[in-house]
Amino acid sequence: MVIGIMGAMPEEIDPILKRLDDVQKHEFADNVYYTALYGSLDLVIAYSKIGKVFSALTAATMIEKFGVRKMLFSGVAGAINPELKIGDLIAATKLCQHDLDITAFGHPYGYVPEGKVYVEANPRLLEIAAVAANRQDIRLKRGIIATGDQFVANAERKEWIGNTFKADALEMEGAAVAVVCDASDVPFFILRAISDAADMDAGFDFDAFLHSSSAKSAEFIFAMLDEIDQTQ
Ligand code: 3QA
Repeated sequence: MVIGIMGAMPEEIDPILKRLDDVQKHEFADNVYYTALYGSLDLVIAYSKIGKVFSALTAATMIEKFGVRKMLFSGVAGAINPELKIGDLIAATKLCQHDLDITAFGHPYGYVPEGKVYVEANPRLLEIAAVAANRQDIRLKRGIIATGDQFVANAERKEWIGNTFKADALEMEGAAVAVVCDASDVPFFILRAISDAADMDAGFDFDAFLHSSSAKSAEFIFAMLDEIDQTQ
């Protein structure tokens, strides 16, 4: 079973690569992909670069070129739901694109013909995550994640995204990965640790917590890999 592990930024995948031995490096389509073994699992790991286009390219490459059959995303996010504090983990139940807008034609925000506003995450991977969280006594929340090509550092924009999509957190890649995986029937799991609250302090908080929150997300990915390895 080949499992893909994606981040958007180097900081998001470095803590994963650090824990693996005999990592091989491959270059394809202007990006670097790392392969390694973890227990009985074949891993392909990459950071895509920031945003929906780069992350869609990386997800599609992992599936088509590297034979990925399960996709895990590890990274950080801005909180919308005030119950989410810096360092908290959230697993996406479903994802949407908050910057997709053809409302001029009477369609809802986040919708284009033949697409859907929300792409649902895989219930089995969410269940595996819940079991892994329980076993290791880690608090893992679930919620809706909104994705767009914007670093949100504005309370008004954040509230709008929260109200329009009932979103709990926001970031810049998850829904793109979800769309690609959904189209190819590859189960996916989008995990984020909160780095900021997408408000006027977001830039400052992001810089301060990128490393620690990325590490928390990466650590949980290993708890999940252990669970997947055992249940296979
Ligand atoms: C931000 C990263 C992008 O991959 C999305 C982090 C955390 N807080 C967010 C927020 N709004 C949107 N997304 C997020 N990730 C890229 S900009 C910083 C780049 O620094 C999630 C995320 N509030 C590079 C140094 O110049």
